[in-house]
Amino acid sequence: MAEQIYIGLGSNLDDPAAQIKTALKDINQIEQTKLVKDSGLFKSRPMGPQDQPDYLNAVALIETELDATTLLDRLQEIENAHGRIRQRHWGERTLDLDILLFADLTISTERLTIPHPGLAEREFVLYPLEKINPELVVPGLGSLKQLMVACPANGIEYIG
Ligand code: ROI
Repeated sequence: MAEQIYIGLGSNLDDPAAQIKTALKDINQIEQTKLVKDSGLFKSRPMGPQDQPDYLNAVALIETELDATTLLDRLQEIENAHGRIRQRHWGERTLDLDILLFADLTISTERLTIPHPGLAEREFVLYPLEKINPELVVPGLGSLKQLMVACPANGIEYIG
C-alpha cells in the first residue's frame, strides 16, 4: 500500500527557489513514488550561524511504495545531484531533503529518526506542513496546531 510521507526541503545557496522547484520534480521521478502536494515556498531566517543567507523552505507530501531507508537513499542521491555543498555544521547548503514523517511510524535507526527530531522547534517545517494539512497529528508529539502555538514564527514569510 502506498504510504503518505512528508519531506522537508531547504536551500540557501545557488538560486534556492530553482533548487527547490527542481528537487520537487526530481522527487516525483523516484520509482514507485508520486508527489501529491507541495506547500509552496517560505522564506525563513537561518537556524544556526546567522552570517549565512536566509533560507527558502518547503514541504512535500508524497506517496510511495518504497521503505524509509530506500527513500532516504533516493533523496540523498538527489541532494548529491544538486551538488550539495555543506561548508560547516548548521551552515549554508544547496539542498537539504529530510524525511519528516513516514505514515504514522516512529523509526529510530542509525540513519533515520522519524518523526524528524527537529520538527517541533522548526517554524520552517511547521508552517509549510500547515499549508498542506492543518489537521495533521504528529506521532508522539500531538497536533500540528499545538506544536505551532509553542513555536515562535521567527519572521517566516510565505512567498508562494
Ligand atoms: N535554517 C532554516 N531557516 N531552514 C533550513 O532549512 C535550515 N536547515 C538546516 C539548518 C542549518 C539547521 N538551518 C536551517 O539544516
